[in-house]
Amino acid sequence: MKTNKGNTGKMILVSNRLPTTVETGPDGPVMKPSSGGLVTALKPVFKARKGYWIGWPGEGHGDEIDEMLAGSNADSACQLIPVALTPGERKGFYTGFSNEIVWPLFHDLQARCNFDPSYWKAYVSVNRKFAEVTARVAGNDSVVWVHDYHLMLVGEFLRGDGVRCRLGFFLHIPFPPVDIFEKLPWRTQILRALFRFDVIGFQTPRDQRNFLSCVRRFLPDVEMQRADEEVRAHCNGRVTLIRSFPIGIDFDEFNTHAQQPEIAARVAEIRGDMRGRQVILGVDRLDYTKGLPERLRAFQHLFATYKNLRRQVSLVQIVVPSRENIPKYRELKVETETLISQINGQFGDPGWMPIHYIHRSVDRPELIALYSAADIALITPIKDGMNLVAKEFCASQVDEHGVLILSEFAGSAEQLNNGAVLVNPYDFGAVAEALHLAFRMAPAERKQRMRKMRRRVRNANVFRWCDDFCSCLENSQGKAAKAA
Ligand code: ADQ
Repeated sequence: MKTNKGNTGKMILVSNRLPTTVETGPDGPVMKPSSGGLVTALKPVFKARKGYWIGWPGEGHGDEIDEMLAGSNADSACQLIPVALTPGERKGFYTGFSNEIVWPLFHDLQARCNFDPSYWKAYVSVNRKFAEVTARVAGNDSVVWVHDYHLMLVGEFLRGDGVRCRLGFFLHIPFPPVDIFEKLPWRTQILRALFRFDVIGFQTPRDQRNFLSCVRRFLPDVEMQRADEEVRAHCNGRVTLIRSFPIGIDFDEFNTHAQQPEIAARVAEIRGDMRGRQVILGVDRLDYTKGLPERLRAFQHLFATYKNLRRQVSLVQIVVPSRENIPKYRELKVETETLISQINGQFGDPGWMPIHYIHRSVDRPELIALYSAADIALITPIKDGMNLVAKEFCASQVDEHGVLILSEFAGSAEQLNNGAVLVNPYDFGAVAEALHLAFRMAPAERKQRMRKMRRRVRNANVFRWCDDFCSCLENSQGKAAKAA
């Protein structure tokens, strides 16, 4: 593999998906924005910097994709570079290893894992493919930033092929405790491969701690030194910096949009449609880690316990379809929709629907209007790396009237504990209590809590996250040299 000496100093982002995905529609292939938190987070960062974004472009054939991407590359300082994958590779690498093994295991749900050895083979070969495409554009002064659990081996392949530039890795999902990580048959290979990066970033100090415990247990030869919040690890003659970098959002984008007259008009319309009832809002990808059935059971418990709240509140639950080719996700859709119809059937009447269910991606203006109109956001993942929805809600709450009920198992709880009502999502009774408390919360207290959270979301925004990670990566070789 040869590196490209001409592309010096450029930022190269590498992620499973590109920010736009090619899908086959009735009239042929079309380009659609990709969904999910990683793309939401990286898009504003990428716009602000020159460079390359390497990832899977979606369905379609080579020439078609190149042509479509050439169109979007023409009017941008940043270039999208596709890694084409066959359906078989996609199945073993993405559906299989990434989403039937790593995703459930890293969210502490080991019983949902399918440790099929053929998935590992596909994971290794697709990680190699990503590394090959990356090596073609990486120069000695490039900064390569690899994202997330799909690509944990890319650093190893890049180094193996002589790539010397700075390499960083950021994990968007949680890192599990040692008793759970040890179930992974390929645990040692993955940990060793991660040590080929110069910087490994996690969402929270808890994830960093879990990772360090796993290294102590499975790679006893790695020496570690703590310097404040950062740990320097010596492995095979290299130094890797390990730190937490809680990801943020583009606060100004949500805050500014929320003040525009069109959004204000839409907020008034939504409130009118809800006829003065308090609006409880849920926004999630349809994923079993987001705690949807648990949330719905808590909601059911609320109306059974507090009869006076019937007709006083409605839940607007927006769900974006996700990973629909995985059986567990299809089962979740059925379970969610069955529960919703049970609750609406049990408590609803002609003038009141307890739950309004929207199963599609909604556009940014509509999402911001919903965040602004909501009186309560109910965000109760059973485990989440960060959860950007909680932060987007705060950024859109320009009149500061909304209450955030947040799972204590979301990474964002570490930052938003200054204003959110924290709950254990498994405790239906406690979630129902929190809803009751939020419903009755006085405007002054709502304002005070929301103001504190907005300040934190504004300060720890996505640009700061990117600057923190990149300056750590850019300085990593100097620090490594000093430590050696
Ligand atoms: P996700 O698991 O995708 O991200 P999250 O952080 O909540 O979770 O981001 C979801 C994104 O999708 C948000 O930006 C939200 O606005 C958007 N979204 C959700 N439902 C939508 C809908 N119906 N219509 C339109 N948009 C919708 C992963 C990790 C998280 C981590 C992020 C970023 O699992 O823990 O916070 O990466 O690091």
